[in-house]
Amino acid sequence: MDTTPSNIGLIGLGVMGSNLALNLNDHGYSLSVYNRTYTLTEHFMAQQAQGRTIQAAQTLPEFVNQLAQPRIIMLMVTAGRAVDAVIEQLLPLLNSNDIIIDGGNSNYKDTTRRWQELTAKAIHFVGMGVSGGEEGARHGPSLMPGGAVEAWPAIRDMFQAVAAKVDGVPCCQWLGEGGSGHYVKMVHNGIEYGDMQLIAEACHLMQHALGMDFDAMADTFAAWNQGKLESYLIDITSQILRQKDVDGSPLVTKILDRAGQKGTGLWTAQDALEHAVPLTLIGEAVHARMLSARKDERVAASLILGGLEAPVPAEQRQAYLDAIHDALYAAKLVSYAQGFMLMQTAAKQYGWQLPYGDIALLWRAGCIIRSRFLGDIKASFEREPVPQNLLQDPFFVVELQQAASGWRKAVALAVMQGVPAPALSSALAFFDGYRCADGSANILQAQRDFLGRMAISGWIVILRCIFTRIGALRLHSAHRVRRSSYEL
Ligand code: NBP
Repeated sequence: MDTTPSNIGLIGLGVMGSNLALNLNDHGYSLSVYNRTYTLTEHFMAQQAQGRTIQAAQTLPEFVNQLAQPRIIMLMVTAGRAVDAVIEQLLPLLNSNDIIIDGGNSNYKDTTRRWQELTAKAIHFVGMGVSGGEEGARHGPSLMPGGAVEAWPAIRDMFQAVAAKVDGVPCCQWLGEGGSGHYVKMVHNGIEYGDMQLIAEACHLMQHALGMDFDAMADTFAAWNQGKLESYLIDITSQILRQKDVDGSPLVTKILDRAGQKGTGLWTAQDALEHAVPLTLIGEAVHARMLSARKDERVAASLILGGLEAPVPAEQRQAYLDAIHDALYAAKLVSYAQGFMLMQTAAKQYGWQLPYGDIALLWRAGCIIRSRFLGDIKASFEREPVPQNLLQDPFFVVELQQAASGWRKAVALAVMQGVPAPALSSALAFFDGYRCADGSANILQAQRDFLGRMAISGWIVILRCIFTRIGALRLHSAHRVRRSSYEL
């Protein structure tokens, strides 16, 4: 039996853990693996790990003893209590300067707490966002590490080796202290929600407002993938639309229009509300999934309230298709600008120095939102001075101005035909609000002031009643004055 200390230990041999273990080993790193349920470890060792420099451990003490020191231990277990449970079991077995990396989809607030607790115990804790699913874990994920910077020199080469690469540049860079890695991963997931929703809305418009069949839609997405919209999601949408069921009908028509969610989009939207950042597009993407879940209610409502209008005449189709292309592109620009706005705001609050240009590069490969224009975002953050918001960057300004007329046309089409397009239209509303020097909030503020004055005057009447001892009847009418003033 090989007793050479392993370079890294991995806990959790589920979908992500087993694939990441193989990826690490492909790059020359020896591993020890541990899984709570040992039969899974046995299965992994007998199948995928055959003939590799991977050792199995049945217990955590055995696992920890197999590792080279200072130890590097990666957790790929379900986010939440499981992470705390594993850390608790590991702690008595570790020495100062050992490293624990949580590669799950942990909430950044949990990561910050764990980083603080473990720093106090001289353990270097890293929260690392891992994107790209099973395929990414196996052949090159996008990795977003943050936490104890002392750990970075020890883990950098290993994780940059296994990460996805673009022109030799690894999609793995240090992001900062505390929960910054998981924060960036959370925003990444939120942006993914937004991108997917925008594409779904474009499909819906093509199908219902333009009356296109699925092959024509697939051709359109394939063509769009050759231009500014080039991205993994546009590419797979083209492939999805072309797929046929065994009876020859488009496969998408057999899929229920009800989308689930694992929660990171919701976290992003909640976090934006907490940080007072108008992250409208991702918020709408989360709402759209929630509305999609009410399938039975929607079916009933369509019978009561009526459905969609008839598609526009075929001869208008191409002009509208061009408009939908521009709307999709412009709304995507807004979505990324909002995502970076959120990261910039959070970074200020938490004292992080997030490398924004590098973040754009981290997402160029190995993850679902990989796309051509992330290179343009990197270029924007390299400009001097860095614009206070991507929407004020010269590249964004030109692109948005060019797309604006088509964007409006596509949103107007959605409105007139009754096709829901909450992400495309909320992005446009945000854009118009953002570039509006004289907004409507003066009216809101005036209303607030008016209500406040009325409330104060109501209280003055009450106090007068009390001090002048006017009696119960008048006091009662003063109360009514106060209540009615609020109702204004
Ligand atoms: P799986 O569901 O495939 O595996 C979960 C692992 O967690 C198993 O090894 C399980 O052990 C272990 N575990 C649990 Br559950 N509770 C435990 C506990 N109390 N103590 C020790 N181990 C425990 O998950 P996965 O898809 O590999 O995801 C792992 C992490 O990566 C999650 O945080 C996930 O959100 C994240 N992630 C997943 C993807 C993806 O596409 N799947 C992508 C990116 C990130 P057992 O075998 O004994 O139950």
